[in-house]
Amino acid sequence: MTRSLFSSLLIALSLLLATLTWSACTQGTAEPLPADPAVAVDDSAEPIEPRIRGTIRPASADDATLSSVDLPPLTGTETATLTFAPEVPAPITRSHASRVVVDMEVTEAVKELADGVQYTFWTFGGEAPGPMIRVREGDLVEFNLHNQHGNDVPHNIDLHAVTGTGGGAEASLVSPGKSASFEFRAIKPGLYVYHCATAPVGLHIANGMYGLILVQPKDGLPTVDREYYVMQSEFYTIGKHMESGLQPFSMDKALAETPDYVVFNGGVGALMDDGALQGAVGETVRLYVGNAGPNLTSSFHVIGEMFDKVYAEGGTALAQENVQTTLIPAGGSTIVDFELDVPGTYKLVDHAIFRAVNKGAIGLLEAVGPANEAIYTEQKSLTDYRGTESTATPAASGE
Ligand SMILES: [Cu+2]
Repeated sequence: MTRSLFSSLLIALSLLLATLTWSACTQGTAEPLPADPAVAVDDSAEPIEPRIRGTIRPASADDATLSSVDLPPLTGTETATLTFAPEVPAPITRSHASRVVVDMEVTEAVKELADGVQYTFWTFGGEAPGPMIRVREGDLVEFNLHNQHGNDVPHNIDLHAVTGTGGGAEASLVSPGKSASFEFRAIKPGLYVYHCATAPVGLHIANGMYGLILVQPKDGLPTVDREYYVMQSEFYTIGKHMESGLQPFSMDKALAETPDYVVFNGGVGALMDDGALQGAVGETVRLYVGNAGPNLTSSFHVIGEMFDKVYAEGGTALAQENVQTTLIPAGGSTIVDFELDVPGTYKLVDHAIFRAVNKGAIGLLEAVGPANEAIYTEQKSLTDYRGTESTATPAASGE
């Protein structure tokens, strides 16, 4: 199948599903279709027992009261600073809520997935993962989503930081060449995933449409020396791992949840070599880690370190201390803090370890500074060893 035919089918499918979703959301229940006289009814068949369901107490608008959530007054308007992974927007120092404007453009473009392997990425802001957004608890966010003219399909955004239908997905649905705008209050602090939620949702996520938004608690987070943005995701390609050339998406592999690539920050090697994270002994490091999935749960681990603190699942309460490996669900996040105690090269991995070694879920954090042999020695010696030769007489058998 040519790419243009494949794209045309995707456009048709996306438009149809988006239209059906939109219709269902805006027009309520459709009139029942008339019975088809051509469908024969078998009166002799055993009657089918109706399913038994519990009752649901109906809700009426008369039951409603105003939400108890605190909405602080808004002072001033600012444009959000967006950063590409692994950079994190600087901490917000203001002590009041503001109106914050976010503009994000959706692109569809061929990019490198691995050395010699290309993939047609669908992106927020031109990159996968999309830019990290940082707002303050209580801020009013004006979100403007632009679907680049010349793109093939409609897109939208579901931010898990949004309280409201679809996380903003219906409000932001845009065809190519259109812009949509909506507003939300960042009422719950935490680290949240955002992603495209246009049908078929899994395809849009698998193609690269995800990122993180941090709703900084109004009292801030404990100060650290360095903050980094890391996001795990999977790619499903027709060709096997590292098969060269432009690789189309494989729906069969996505349904079977057998990715060819599990990566950090949008491609194999994104956090290696020049992309390795940096730190110095004595510094504290915070990783904001998201997992876009679309299918797998991450067993996130840094080889050679322990997480001093884990804000599990991206929540704001310190959930645990001194943790080796922490789970990140698909569509979820975590925040981990640790101090660098000795120099070395530390490896970020999904400890479902074949994903790290064979599928790409590995990155580096290089810590510089003086050695401290009171904590860790490098190899001190290497000698021959033959073990103890056995002198035992084998037991006689059978008598
Ligand atoms: Cu999309």
